[in-house]
Amino acid sequence: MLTRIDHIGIACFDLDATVEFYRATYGFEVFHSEVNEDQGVREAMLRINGTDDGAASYVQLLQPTSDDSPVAKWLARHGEGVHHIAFGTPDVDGDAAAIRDRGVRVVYDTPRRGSMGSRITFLHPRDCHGVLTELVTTPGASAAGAPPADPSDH
Ligand code: CMX
Ligand code: CO
Repeated sequence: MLTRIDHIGIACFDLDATVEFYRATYGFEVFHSEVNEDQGVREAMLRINGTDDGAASYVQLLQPTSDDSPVAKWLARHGEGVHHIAFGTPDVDGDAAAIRDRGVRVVYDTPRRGSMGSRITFLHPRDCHGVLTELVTTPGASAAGAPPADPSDH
């Protein structure tokens, strides 16, 4: 039940400079920022568009907060660039269990806390053709989809 792209995660050395690039080049503003010590990141979410289930799609800019974090390790090896893709789902627990049953390694036993109170887990990149893949359940997003903004349009 993966219903949308929730975000593209981009690793950077300098979050403020990267935020400024996205603002000056594309006009994207910071929708939300936080430090997630569990993930070892300082992050900024740039909201790109709304989606059918009432949630949204973002660019997630990530700067590591410690040298042994996944993003720091990845930056040391590859430099800046796309770090992961995240799919939105109304049921991260159910989808992670189903995907695990298909033989893909799920990194966490139970989902953890992600941006803006979401619940997240990751699929191992070696089992996903080289792509670190995140699953996200956003509080409030529905499986059925959000009602249209203006019902008279339909
Ligand atoms: N994309 C593609 N491949 C990746 C990768 C990435 N982002 N990160 C690691 N890999 C690959 C490495 O290239 C390596 O492959 P090879 O052995 O074939 O060379 C393999 O995975 C192991 O790499 P590693 O550097 O030794 O990393 P670890 O095994 O210690 O950890 C992983 C890998 C996926 C378990 C770890 O990165 C992880 O737990 N990631 C999930 C958490 C995370 O990334 N948090 C930051 C984002 C937070 C957020 O989105 O909110
Ligand atoms: Co992410």
